[in-house]
Amino acid sequence: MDDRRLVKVSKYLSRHLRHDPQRLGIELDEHGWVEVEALLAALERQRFRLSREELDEVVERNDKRRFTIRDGRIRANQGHTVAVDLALDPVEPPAELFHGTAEGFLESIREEGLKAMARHAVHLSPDYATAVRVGSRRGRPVVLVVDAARMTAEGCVFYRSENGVWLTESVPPWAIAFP
Ligand code: HQG
Repeated sequence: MDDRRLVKVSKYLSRHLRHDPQRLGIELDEHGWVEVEALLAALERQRFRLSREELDEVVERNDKRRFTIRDGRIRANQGHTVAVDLALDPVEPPAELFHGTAEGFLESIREEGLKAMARHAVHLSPDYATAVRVGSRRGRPVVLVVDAARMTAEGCVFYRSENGVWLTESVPPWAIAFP
């Protein structure tokens, strides 16, 4: 499969497995899973042609490992706006995590900290370079350094998605170092 198709299929799957399963006529279970067969049948109904082999290739080659297939079912690893409980176990984070954002959000972030916005959790990156990439989606990136050690000491809980994105409910202003 060429890279353009890979990205196209990945976006299409993200849209439906994270945000709008109804549009495809599929139902996610409480943890975000749907049977692979049901997904393929739904895609076929939409005339979105995708074989099982191609689906496996997208899951495998996706640049951010956005999806997991297990026991005949598939789900998005993170980034949902629909109500699903990923049932991740809390994990102690590294002392520092990173958040890539855009200049225009800084004033508000200084006041209220990082919020989940439309998603279920604030997404944090394990390293600076990844945060730069995340922030670049919105123009010139700004990277905030998050004091995860202090947050943990204060009782905040962190989770790590299957593809290595760190998740937490919110990040208070005192835990953020601004550039
Ligand atoms: C900002 C992509 C104002 C926040 C990426 C971000 C990531 C605030 C935006 C994943 C704020 C939300 C998630 C506040 C947060 N005031 N702005 N108090 N608190 N924000 O897309 O982290 O390709 O929901 O800084 O790579 O940008 O989809 O979150 O800019 O891993 O797999 O509000 O999505 O992955 O935007 O990105 P998003 P995000 P995928």
